[in-house]
Amino acid sequence: MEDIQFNQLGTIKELFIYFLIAASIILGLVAFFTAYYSWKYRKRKDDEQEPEQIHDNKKLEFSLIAVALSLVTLFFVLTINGMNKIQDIPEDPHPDILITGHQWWWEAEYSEDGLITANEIHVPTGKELIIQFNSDDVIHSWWVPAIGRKMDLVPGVDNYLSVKVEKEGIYWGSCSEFCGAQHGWMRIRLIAHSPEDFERWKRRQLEPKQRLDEELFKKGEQLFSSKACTSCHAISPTASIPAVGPNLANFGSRKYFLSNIKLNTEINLKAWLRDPGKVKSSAKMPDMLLDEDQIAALTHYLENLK
Ligand code: HEC
Ligand SMILES: [Cu+2]
Repeated sequence: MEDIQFNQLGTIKELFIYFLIAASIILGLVAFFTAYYSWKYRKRKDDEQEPEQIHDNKKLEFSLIAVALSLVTLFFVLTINGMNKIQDIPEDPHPDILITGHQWWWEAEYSEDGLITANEIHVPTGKELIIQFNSDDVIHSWWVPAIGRKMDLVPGVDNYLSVKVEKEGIYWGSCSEFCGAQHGWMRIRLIAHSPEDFERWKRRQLEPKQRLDEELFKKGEQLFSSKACTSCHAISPTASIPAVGPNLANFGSRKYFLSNIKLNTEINLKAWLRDPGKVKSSAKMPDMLLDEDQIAALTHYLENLK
């Protein structure tokens, strides 16, 4: 694979500069001739002679059409060329990560070991990654401006994007295709680690979670099944179903939740469990009608899954 496809931003920027130059020249010419002819054909005093009136000039008209056509052709070719460069995905792509859009959160599955996580998306640096996109409901669009171009998530269609993140750090992005009430808050948090740290993170996520030998933890665990949370949330890090809501296997290890709009703190989680609609209006999680003791137990349980 050539490296060029990973330089999507460079390709897009180059194309933008060409368009900008051409558009500036045309704007300059139009502005100049508008001003010049307004002056030349300005209103005269009665005794002054009018400049010569021109009615048609086939040569000039045809050359203008030729210039316009060649510009359109040139930019058509440049655009197609740029599109090819940034969309050079192999015939039979083996995606490293599968990202699924949901109203209103992101799901990520790592194909190598089946690890599934939500909202906070971890990647290794220096590696050419192929990401596959799909949607569970409506069209969403992935965009993390600092690391590459946009890609739509369309139900029933697999789209691919190749990215290579050079620098470790945290990159923010958001959904860029209107997808309903909470579209504006469908934030992406991409965390790029060194390859070693990434492997460490993955191993940690896949480890069976330690069960605390505590009343409250056990009560939370038991409520998680008896309150039917399991009908929407998987609690094993490799379970893809049910994916109505985010996989909660490693919930306590995430810094943010609810597509990265809320810090993952005890207070915020309790508020969410008390009344989801109040924290994120229209959210697809119903009010589970929990009492304060149940909320405390579930919170303790989920925050200790890390
Ligand atoms: C009908 C399906 C459904 C049920 C039942 C349900 N949830 Fe949810 N839950 C969701 C959806 C959908 C979201 C994602 C909301 C969003 O971000 O827009 C969610 C989000 C969450 C989150 C935040 C996860 C994250 O990373 O953002 C937690 C924690 C959570 N639910 C806990 C629970 C608990 C505990 C129960 C049981 C008492 C429960 N849920 C029952 C659908 C459900
Ligand atoms: Cu969206």
